[in-house]
Amino acid sequence: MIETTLLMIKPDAVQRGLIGKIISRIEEKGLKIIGLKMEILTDSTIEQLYDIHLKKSFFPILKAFIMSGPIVALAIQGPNAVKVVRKLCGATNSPEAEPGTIRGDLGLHLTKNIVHSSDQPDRAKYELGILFKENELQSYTQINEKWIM
Ligand code: FUP
Repeated sequence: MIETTLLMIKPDAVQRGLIGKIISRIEEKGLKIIGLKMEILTDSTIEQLYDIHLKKSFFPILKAFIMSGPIVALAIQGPNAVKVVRKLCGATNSPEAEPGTIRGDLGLHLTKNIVHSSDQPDRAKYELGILFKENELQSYTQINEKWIM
């Protein structure tokens, strides 16, 4: 099933110069990038994105971190993209993430954990809707698709 999911490269990874490395992993896997932007998220965007965590004790720390600098948002498409991108990211808590995953290879922290990705197809739709307008997502065929899908 072809799905579209959100990957957000968090401010720690942007500051550490890891944007290219992370995007390369997505491209090398064979997934297609159909949307891409850099921005500093506002209060209200972060509250929408992390609505399920609003009441959690760690939310203020998480929000301050996400607002601390620009993020890069990617809309990523491919077979089972939601699950595949989650697997590429690795476990939420970076020290527990397996080597070979983005967090397992690049991170050591729970909050500063490099990336966010949607955990379910309906969440992906919701989160993409927060960060991208319809006309910011591109529909195109990649020349290498027939060798990948
Ligand atoms: P994930 O599904 O991987 O995005 O992880 P969660 O929904 O469990 O958590 C959302 C974000 O909150 C994670 F990126 C890490 C952060 N977090 C903390 O900073 N402190 C905590 O105690 C738990 C999560």
